[in-house]
Amino acid sequence: LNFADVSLKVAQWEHLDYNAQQDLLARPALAASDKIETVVADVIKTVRQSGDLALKNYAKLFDKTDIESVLVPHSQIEAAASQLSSDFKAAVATAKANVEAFHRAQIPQAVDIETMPGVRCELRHQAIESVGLYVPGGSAPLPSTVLMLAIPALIAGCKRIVLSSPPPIAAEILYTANLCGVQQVYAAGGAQAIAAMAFGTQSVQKVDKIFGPGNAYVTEAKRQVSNRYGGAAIDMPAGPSEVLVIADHFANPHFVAADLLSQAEHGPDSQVVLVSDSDQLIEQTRISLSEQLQKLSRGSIASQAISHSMAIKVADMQQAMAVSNQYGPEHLIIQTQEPRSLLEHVRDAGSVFLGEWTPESVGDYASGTNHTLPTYGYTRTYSSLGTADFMKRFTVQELSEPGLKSLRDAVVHIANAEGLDAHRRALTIRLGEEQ
Ligand code: HSO
Ligand code: ZN
Repeated sequence: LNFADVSLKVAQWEHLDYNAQQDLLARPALAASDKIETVVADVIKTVRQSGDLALKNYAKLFDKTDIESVLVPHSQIEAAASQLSSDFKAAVATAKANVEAFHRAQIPQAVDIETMPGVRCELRHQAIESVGLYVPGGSAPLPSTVLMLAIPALIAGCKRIVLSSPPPIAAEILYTANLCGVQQVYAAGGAQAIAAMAFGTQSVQKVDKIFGPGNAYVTEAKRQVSNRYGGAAIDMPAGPSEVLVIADHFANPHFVAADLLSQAEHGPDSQVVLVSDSDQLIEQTRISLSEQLQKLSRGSIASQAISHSMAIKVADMQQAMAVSNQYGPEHLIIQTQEPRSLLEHVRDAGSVFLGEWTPESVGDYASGTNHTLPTYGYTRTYSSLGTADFMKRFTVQELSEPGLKSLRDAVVHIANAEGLDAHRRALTIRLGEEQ
């Protein structure tokens, strides 16, 4: 492999008009979705009709694996531990403790107030009863994703936590699932796994909500099952993974390049963006990218991602923040002299990494934050995954007689305005005004 010449597109923000700026930051269109939509609809239909048999056939067809049963036997899950190093297990233990601490601290607060004397209003939370976690297989099986999905589910108090992953399932995934309280593991991947968890099969009991990342087929399947009555809710829409790094001339270009590459190695469609007010930092980062690419086992994947990525030269840090907010990155890394001073200007980002000692990898694995984040500009309205996503909230009210009297006028006049007599009468009959 020779990546000697990394061509990093450099754009001068101020030389572009508004439309050109928008074009520059636009995500590439997601792959041919009409075909994917039809294929996925067909897979969902087949799984609903044929259940386990369909899952077994798809495992053979797509995963080139013969599975005896969809449900992974407990003996196989238990056996995973003996195949793994003590270094790996210790690493998972550290990550688990931190993810637990951060997600336990997020358990939502109940609200219990009197809006008026005698009018008590409450907000309470309950766990979603049954959740399905999807963990992709493919070129890099990600046990960290098991941590990020299972731990908040456990902390939220979900009664049933199941996981599906394409066979053969890596020992790392089985081990981590077992450690994090996952009760059943299914050997199913792709759209068929999503269909099975949304609607159930002989071996798979239907879940209420499906979480986790996946390829275009998985994403489309989640969209389709969430739109169907009797299907399942989903965590968030998803697109390819992305990072935006804001760096000034104080930043270390080798660190900046390493961070860009850590996202680029996820896949050829990963998006990486560098925003800087320093021509020198941009050029040094480009050189470092070429050097470091040579050292990566997934260098060819990373270089494909880098080839359609870019650097944007801005006038100052204020403009850098404006660019970042317009893009709305999944991950935002700020390597500047005073990174925390920019934090209050962050509007749209999934997870923020402050300062030179905070690579994205720490959030991907072990600092405690969740690595399940909105991508593709969904940061404008969606949040990073947290404990509350495994719960729902409901409200309670309880009034005393004086409380009801003090609301009498408000309810009666609005009910009259709406022409809803029975609404009014539910009060007046209690207060002895009407029979
Ligand atoms: N950066 C990925 C998460 C991940 N990285 C898992 C390594 N393993 C998407 O946020
Ligand atoms: Zn990552």
